[in-house]
Amino acid sequence: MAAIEKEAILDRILTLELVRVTERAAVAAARLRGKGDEKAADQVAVDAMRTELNRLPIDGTVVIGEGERDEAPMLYIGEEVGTKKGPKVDIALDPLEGTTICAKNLPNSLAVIALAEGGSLLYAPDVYMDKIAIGPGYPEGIVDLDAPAADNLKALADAKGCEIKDLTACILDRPRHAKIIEDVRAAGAAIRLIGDGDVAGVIHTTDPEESGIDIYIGIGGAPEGVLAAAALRCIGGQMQGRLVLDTPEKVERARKMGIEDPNKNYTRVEMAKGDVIFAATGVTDGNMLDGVKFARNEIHTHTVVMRSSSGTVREIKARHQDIEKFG
Ligand code: VTB
Repeated sequence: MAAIEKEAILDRILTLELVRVTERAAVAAARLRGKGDEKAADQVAVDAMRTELNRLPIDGTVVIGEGERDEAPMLYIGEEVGTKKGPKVDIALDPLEGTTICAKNLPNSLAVIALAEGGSLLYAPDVYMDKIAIGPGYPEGIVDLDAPAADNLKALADAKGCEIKDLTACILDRPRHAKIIEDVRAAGAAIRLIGDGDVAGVIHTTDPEESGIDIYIGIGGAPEGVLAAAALRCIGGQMQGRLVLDTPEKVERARKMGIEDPNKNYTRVEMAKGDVIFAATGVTDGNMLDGVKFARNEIHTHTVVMRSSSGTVREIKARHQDIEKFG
């Protein structure tokens, strides 16, 4: 019992500590907004996030990161981070989610991180994931990854007490989604097509009044899926995801990572178990978060940080006067 209490207190402290990590990555990336150089923006965000992460009192392992050890020099999957003087935690991160939108200075690029008790985040290979998500407050199971779009939209409209035409689905603008887009339009719902950034796309379903988005549907990255599931663990909502393991090579890669059933439909809890903390700082302006502002002698950041055990969602608008520390 004492151990549980101790761990809970540590987690609580980490909630605010995590804000510095995404703030720093977001500021670094924001300096390269609109410059058309995705790689450079991503690299500075990675460097900044790693520096700050290594100051945290945790014994952390990156389980969702920048890639395999041989392809990513920093924040690779398996990299150990933190001071080691603290709890064992799993970390999922994306120092710059939406590199292309940052390079074009379009809405909703974020610096994102999720932290959970050791062994509780889905150790997913970097493949695609088929996803569906809706916000909190609806009966469990009203939408299903395997149901036709029209059925899901009808069920959601009924639960919301509106008509399908009053709903908006967020979908990544990709040729692979032509059929889903056609089906959603045929059912009568509106669509918000996004260029990138489906972590934000999923989170937007949790606040339709603010974001204008009721449901997220489609295929995006699996790492982004786990990050989004971690956010929904804290803020509420429903999500299902299935890894797209469409070649024997991918099935084998997943098997080596402990995934025995290649067709498994994961719920948000199966993707992110236990106590989870999630933080995101806006890089470019978005529906949920303002982007970084370089004001006169100050830098302004806007971060959301949330914790599953309490369900507390905090928004932190920070004014940083010590500009030097951001390099
Ligand atoms: C999405 C999007 C990400 O990857 O997950 C996407 O949200 C999926 O891959 O921002 P494709 O671009 O191949 O469709 C990202 O764009 C990040 O790379």
